[in-house]
Amino acid sequence: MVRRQGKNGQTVNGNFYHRLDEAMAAAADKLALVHPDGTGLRYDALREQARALAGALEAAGVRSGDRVLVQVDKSMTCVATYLAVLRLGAVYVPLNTAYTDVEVDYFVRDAAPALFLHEASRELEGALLATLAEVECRALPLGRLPEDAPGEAGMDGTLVSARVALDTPPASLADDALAAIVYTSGTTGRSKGAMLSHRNIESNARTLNELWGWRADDVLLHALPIFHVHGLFVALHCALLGGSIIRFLPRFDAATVCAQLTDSTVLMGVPTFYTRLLDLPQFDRAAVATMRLFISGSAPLTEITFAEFEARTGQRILERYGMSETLMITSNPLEGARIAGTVGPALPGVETRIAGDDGQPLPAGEVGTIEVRGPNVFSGYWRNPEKTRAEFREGGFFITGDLATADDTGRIAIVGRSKDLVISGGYNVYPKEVERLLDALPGIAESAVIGVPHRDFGEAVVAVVVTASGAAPPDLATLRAALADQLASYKQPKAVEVLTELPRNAMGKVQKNLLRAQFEGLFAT
Ligand code: MLC
Ligand code: AMP
Repeated sequence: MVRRQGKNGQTVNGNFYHRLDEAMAAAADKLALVHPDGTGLRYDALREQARALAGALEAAGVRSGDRVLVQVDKSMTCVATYLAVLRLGAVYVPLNTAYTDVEVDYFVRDAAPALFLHEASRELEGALLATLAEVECRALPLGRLPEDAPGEAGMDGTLVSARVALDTPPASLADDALAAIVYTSGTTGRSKGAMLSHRNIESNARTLNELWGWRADDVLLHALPIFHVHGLFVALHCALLGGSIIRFLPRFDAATVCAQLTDSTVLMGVPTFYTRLLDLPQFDRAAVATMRLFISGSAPLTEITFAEFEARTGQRILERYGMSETLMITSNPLEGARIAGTVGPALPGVETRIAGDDGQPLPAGEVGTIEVRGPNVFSGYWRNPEKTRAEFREGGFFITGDLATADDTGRIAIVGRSKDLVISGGYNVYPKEVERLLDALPGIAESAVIGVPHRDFGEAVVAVVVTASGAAPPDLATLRAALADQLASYKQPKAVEVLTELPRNAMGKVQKNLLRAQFEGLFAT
């Protein structure tokens, strides 16, 4: 256990909530989370709600170290609940709202949470209900705070309706205590939970807050989902530590975001945000007049989008790079050159190296795998020591699976991935997970799932299938309908191609590079 010592030798609470609480207290009478109509929650109210929701969590049986699994729509109430979980010393486990019951069932079994928070409109049924009972996990609808959705406040039987102000201070924790488990899919087709500590999230939040010059008068336009590290940690933590106003949109809609840029100063998004904004004729210099920073990450930003954006707005997008397991790793600078096609050097306090398959660092300019070490790097995969061992080098470097070069100043340019992964609109899709389900469908002998270039999503998921003898070739709608109960819709193929056989190398491995080359023009417009 790492206990941090303060200046006078006293033990400092490693609970990141403590730091957020100080920042929120300093901004007490400012608006924190704001709806497009200007109403919302002030910082003092957000603090109070975090305290009251922590009381409700405790009353629901949640204790320090317990996992709280959360699959709810984006809302201010969800932000307050996240803070409440940290305050109590419990472990936040966010899930994509697109996951089906079958996918959620897996997370319930794996995380063994004490509580599952869901939308009140959702009827829990069948196998999921049985699994929750089996792992002794209580399920509760979240409900909504009055400042969030007045129409929905006051509903009985929700976490919100059970609020009770705790008179205890934030849980005292060592800084290596678990704060969150973020599930990321894996090349085996099974999701792994990345264990992130309070130290991981605090070090990254502080570094980014400083590096990106966060100011108290910043207004963050928040249109990302809050079940992934980009929207939950990177965006929210920078703004909360800065005591900034957060304009909180339920989802990304290009026209709404464009209108809301007026009087905002910072936007964080995936590249799809920027290509969709560029599709709007009203997106111009006047629309971004108050904006000081556009940040992009989670997927490669093309040099074309970077250049078009600069030509249209006069501003250069700041691209950074990270992962759920490591939070943010590199960033282009706030001051100085932001270079298209590069993700900048390692963040202060973070070490990166480009290594060969044997883990030996390569000379500048050579392509290798990005490896990373630092206070931002997770401690391992939840209940999966084997996978953890496989992805760390002995000296503590984590192997990202991203292929890149570094120049002699340490600036990194990502050139590909050694992991079999498709990134579509900032969401990761692991082909193995889709192939496993496709191969089990009647009429399909085998399949290979690939990512092909797509203007809107960057990459689109494509299924290449070989039909069983005598079976009719499947059409896309039938295939998607067959997968619908088991697979989130963003993971489902956007096209299906039928071949008589899959190309294989001498070892029998499917040559996906050939398939990608064959179908690269599928979505060319
Ligand atoms: C939605 N759909 C997608 C999709 N998003 N399909 C492929 N890829 C995506 N990313 C599908 C839905 O399944 C649905 O299909 C249809 O599109 C309409 O859904 P929608 O919800 O209305 O879509 P839209 O609002 O347009 O969403 C697109 C988007 C969204 C790009 C705004 O995907 C998004 O917010 N992405 C951000 C992801 C993110 O935060 N990543 C960070 C990961 S953290 P159907 O068939 O049902 O109609 C990370 C680390 C790091 O990577 O470095 O940050
Ligand atoms: P996730 O597992 O959802 O956290 O996704 C992490 C992956 O997103 C990384 O391993 C990269 O492959 C990719 N990624 C994140 N940021 C960038 C970026 N700026 N450029 C290219 N790829 C990125």
